[in-house]
Amino acid sequence: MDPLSFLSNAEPGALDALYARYLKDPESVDRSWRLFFAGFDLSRATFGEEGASPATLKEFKVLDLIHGYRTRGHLFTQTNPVRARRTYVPTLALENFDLSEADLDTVFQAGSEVGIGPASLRDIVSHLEATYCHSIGIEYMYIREPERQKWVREHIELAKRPTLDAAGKKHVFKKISQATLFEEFLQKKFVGQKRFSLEGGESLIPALDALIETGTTRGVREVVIGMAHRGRLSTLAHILGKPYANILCEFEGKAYDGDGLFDGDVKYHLGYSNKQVADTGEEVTITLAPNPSHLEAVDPVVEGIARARIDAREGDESSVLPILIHGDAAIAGQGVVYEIAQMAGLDGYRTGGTVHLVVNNQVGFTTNYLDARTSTYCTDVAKVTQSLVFHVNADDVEAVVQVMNIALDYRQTFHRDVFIDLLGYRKYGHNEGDEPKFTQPKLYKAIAAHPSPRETYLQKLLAEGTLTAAEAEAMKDELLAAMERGFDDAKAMSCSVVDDFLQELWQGYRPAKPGELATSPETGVAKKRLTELAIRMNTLPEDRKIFRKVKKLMADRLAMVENDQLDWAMGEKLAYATLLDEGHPVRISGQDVERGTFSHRHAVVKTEDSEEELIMLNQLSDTQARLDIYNSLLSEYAVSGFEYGYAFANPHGLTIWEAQFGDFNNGAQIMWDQFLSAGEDKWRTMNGLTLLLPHGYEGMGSEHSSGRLERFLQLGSGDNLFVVNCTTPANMFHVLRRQVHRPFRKPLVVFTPKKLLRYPKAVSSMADLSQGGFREVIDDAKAPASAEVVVVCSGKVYYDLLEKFDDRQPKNLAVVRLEQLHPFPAGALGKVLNRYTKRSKVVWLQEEPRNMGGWTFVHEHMALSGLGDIQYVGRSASASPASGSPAVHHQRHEALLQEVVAMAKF
Ligand SMILES: Cc1ncc(C[n+]2csc(CCOP(=O)(O)OP(=O)(O)O)c2C)c(N)n1
Ligand SMILES: [Mg+2]
Repeated sequence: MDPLSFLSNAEPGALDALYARYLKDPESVDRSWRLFFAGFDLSRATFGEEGASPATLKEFKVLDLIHGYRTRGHLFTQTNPVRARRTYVPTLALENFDLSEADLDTVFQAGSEVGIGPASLRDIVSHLEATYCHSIGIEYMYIREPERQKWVREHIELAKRPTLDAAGKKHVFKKISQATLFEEFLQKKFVGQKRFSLEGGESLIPALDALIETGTTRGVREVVIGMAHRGRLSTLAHILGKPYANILCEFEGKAYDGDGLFDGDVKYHLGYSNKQVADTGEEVTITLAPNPSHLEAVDPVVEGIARARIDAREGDESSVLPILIHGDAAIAGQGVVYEIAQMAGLDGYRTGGTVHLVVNNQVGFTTNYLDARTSTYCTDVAKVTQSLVFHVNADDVEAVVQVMNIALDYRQTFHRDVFIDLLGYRKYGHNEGDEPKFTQPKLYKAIAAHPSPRETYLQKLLAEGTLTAAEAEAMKDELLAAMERGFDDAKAMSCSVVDDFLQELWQGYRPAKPGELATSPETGVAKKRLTELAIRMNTLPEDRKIFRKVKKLMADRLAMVENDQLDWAMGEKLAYATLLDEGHPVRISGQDVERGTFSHRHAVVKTEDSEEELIMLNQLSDTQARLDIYNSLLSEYAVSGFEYGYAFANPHGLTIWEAQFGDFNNGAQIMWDQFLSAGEDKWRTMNGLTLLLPHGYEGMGSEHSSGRLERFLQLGSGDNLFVVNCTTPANMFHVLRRQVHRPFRKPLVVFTPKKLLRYPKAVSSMADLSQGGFREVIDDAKAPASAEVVVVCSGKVYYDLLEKFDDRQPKNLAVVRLEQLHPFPAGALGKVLNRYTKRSKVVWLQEEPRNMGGWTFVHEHMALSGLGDIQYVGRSASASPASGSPAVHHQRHEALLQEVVAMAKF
């Protein structure tokens, strides 16, 4: 009897009593017992008082055994090439199913269940062992959709697995040979240099090759890959077709081509895109995303790139294939993997199923897998989304290829994620200078004596006569000769080439020229068109039932057009409307962005009765581009990474990630540090991602006040990104438009207000939007040139200060707004300051604590640009960004404003 069955624990006397109670009144027993007894009655009615015949009962036991293999077979596979697996109980031994050796020759109908027809128990077990317990382990029984579960069963049980013909086997042997020989070649030529050898996991190369080759027969035209260090160079060479010479030149460590300012990155981080012709003759564009050392950080970026390409192909998920290659330690330990798993089925983020490949070498640096996770498998995150999982012995190259073909077929059929755990080992230490015997002495003794997967496969092919030793030798010579030629070419090259990534999509764009960021382009839009768009985006259809408050909001906005007083939402939404009207698609995602956290945006309006979604920004004209706006899952790291990826593959459009409150952006810190700020400098890539970070001190406590301006300013260097803090709807309008009205792309970080969303004075006119462009610095139009004190500030503290002036204009003081902080607009600010010829004091006013906000940055840049000294007015330095007490907030805020008021003469 199944030892886990609840019946095995039941006391027979108690059962009888329960049954008697059930017979009297079925409702008197628990529902589960009622169902059980109903089944019992049915069986007695069907099979008589004696129950089913022993033969029939045995059939059930065999079915139970089959079920056991399906659900638990993966625990007893031979998938580990170098060590024994952990033991799991109960096993699949016959006695655990109330069967025995004596039953082995009995023929059971249950054989039909696994596609072999009535068969002896011996044959059924042998079929089940071959299916579930050899080189391939399969986890799929938790999939709740019967259709998907049936598909998997049919593809693995019913002898329908794809097999290789002789030519196919030779091709696989060539790919594994390339992988093996390349590592040996590098080891010989560049002794001790870091390359993160793939040895022990060389099957990755035939695996990727099979995935892509088969993919092209199933409609795949673009492949987007994200991967870490392990095996990356081999993937670049043997999957993406990056010339050996270019890779080997990077080993030589030569300087990069260009102006010498470019920092570049280590060779196993660079991205690459290339068009390859598959054996089928189909062209396929393969892109490997550049990535930082931070493991798994590239995952959402790859998904974003893939989604942008799917959108560009009008939603055709079959034509674009995202592949993520993970390490076993990283996939188990990094939370961003969970975040992308949760994204996989969401409308705003789905990419038609990602193929996840784990190069599982059973170790992470020095850490044994037993210390690296609690879950049984490193891939267990897959179960969150009921994804199909394969575990495959990386030594069995044919099994690996077989699994890849099934995985691809599954992905193209269901557009769901699939995980392949490629179980191998790591021949050397973490890198080539590392000693693995310090930490895994026993394992590394076994590994030292273990033949390579190529050698194992070669012996198999020789034994079955698919290949002769001479053929194998000739192939080896040919492959090595190509590597030697690359080596010679690399020596002759004068510098390392950083090849453009996604170059086809970036045609027509160029990097910014020195000094080009000092001014902003004209981004105004003719008043007539602005008015038309403003009316359209705020006119709701008459025939829909819409919530009264929303109707009023839209009516108020129409009135703003009449009165020529546009509020924040109008400035922001008109930026989108005008860009869409000009053919630039706009994509916005983040938490609650459709309505807007502060209820200002209402980009998506729901009808009251049917909750139909109305996006008036998509009702502007027949020729407009599309606005895609999605409330995101509650993630910062993965969602911002996704949008960064989207912006990579969509330079023509405006891509925005908005934080709920700016304070939460640091959940995505790796994205800012490793991608947003440094991408261009490391990888020569451009990216126009725009961040909207609600920011401002309004007494809401330590996590609802600061978007951490200081952190983004610290990341600023040269022209790497824009950091702005706008105070007018017009400037918000222009800065968003500026993002796409330039021949280059730079990330833009916008600190957005809360209070100003409904602040009567934070309004702009149609003329402000139809003329000029973004203003880096806004002078105090009313201040006399004779002002002696010039207060420079940024953001909503400007209006807080004006409130303290009670509508009086100080005679001696000007308040200048620094709308752009980085790149520091030294020229524009200098010009404004120079208007105040009698100035004796320049003050920096901020609401953030002294160790935060713009202070240290502005202080330093005033000095660096020769603009003179500047004094500080603001909160004292503080560990926490803001007080949790509204009273303390108010007191501190008042104090800093009064410090300035005291300087003013009216
Ligand atoms: C987020 C992050 N933390 C730490 C590291 C340092 N690190 C580099 S490789 C490595 C081990 C990775 O193990 P695994 O994912 O199994 O890949 P393998 O090197 O075994 O192929 C660690 C911890 C890193 N690169 N990224
Ligand atoms: Mg590992």
